[in-house]
Amino acid sequence: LMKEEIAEILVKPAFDKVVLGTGARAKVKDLFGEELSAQQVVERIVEDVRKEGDKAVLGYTKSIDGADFTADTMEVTQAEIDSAVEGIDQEVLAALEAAAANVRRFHAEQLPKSWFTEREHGAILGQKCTPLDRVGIYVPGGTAAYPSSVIMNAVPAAVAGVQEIIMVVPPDRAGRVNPYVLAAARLAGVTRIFKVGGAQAVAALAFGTETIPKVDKITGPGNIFVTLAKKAVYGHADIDMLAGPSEILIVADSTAEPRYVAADMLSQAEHDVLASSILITNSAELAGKVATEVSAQLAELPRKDIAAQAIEDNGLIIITPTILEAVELANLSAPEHLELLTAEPFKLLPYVRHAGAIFMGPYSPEPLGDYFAGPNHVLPTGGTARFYSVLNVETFMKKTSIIAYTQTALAAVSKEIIKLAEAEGLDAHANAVRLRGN
Ligand code: HSO
Ligand code: ZN
Repeated sequence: LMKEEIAEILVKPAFDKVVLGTGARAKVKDLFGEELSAQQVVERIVEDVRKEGDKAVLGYTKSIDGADFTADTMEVTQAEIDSAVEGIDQEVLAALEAAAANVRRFHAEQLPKSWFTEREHGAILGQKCTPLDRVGIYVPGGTAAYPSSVIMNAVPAAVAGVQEIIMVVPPDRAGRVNPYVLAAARLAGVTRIFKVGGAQAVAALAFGTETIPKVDKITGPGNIFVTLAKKAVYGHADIDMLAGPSEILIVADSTAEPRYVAADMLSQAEHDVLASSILITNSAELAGKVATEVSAQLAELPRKDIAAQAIEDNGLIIITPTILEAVELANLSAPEHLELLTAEPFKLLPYVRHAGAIFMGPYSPEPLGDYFAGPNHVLPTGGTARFYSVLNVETFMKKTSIIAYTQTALAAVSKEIIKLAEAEGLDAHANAVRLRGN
């Protein structure tokens, strides 16, 4: 293929062009009595929740998730969390605690410091960093109920100093939430948990309801309805990013172990039928071996139906003449996860410009980062690594500038300010400076 043709494959279309599958379309028709696009569904839900608060939230939770709550019962109680923590596999709990400790330690390094600097005549300038007061974290339910994601969202918020961390998570039909998710919430420092999901949860967090508090920022991945809802409420609350299906792109040379490459591609593929797994290599021999390995390992996976579909629809192996051209294509794709399985990954690092997270060498497989090493697994997808960063402590903070001049310092620059104000026709501005003398 020509480079342009490859680019067309690698650069993903905007996520809002997503067409709903037949199942989702039928459910929408059933719920709203007519065919609606995902965008239209989200607009309706957001409007309803904004207008009707709890009533709409409870109504949608019943009609979409099948769980019948009252305003009182949609919040998870301490007793519910206690029994979740007691009931789960204690080794998993210990592993979650260890993971949270690593995530805390890594994110503590990111904590920005407020600073001051001195200028002429005793003027002081500075920047003050403040955590947000209250944030909302969205945690998906169903087959994508990940306790690890609770940690990845809540721990950085806690490290930032956020006082109130409100979590929302869709319940199952019986009104229950995954106990591992609840246990993770407790150890990660979540303050309150509501059993609400989808666009209705995002709208409730953005506007507040009688029961669910309004937050300043909403983070965390979700399905297309959640993502479109985050886009719709942006400005009422801030959001972290617009996330789509998960991706891995592996750049490998002839030194890479085909079994590792295949395993890593499949680890991403098993997430979702929409997940994408791409290998770009300068070794035709490796490419062939990986293809064989993928089929062999796939056959053994419990989630082989999902992974096979993902590989079939979005799996790709590209062979380039050189390894640098492989990196060039990786930049075009701006993948969520980039693995560099080459002889000298650190030599390639300077050439990588767009990726959410980079995994270097044979002993840094993506699941190490998904669960444990410490860096965050909430990452930009769909080519948005061109402009979004990985979720981090500053996601939950904001900066305020500080200006403190002395009389002499102001006098020294008055003339220039007055000139600029007059040039803009803003006399009151000029006056505010002139009045202070000199
Ligand atoms: N690979 C996913 C994160 C995850 N993996 C959670 C396992 N659990 C998106 O970065
Ligand atoms: Zn994963």
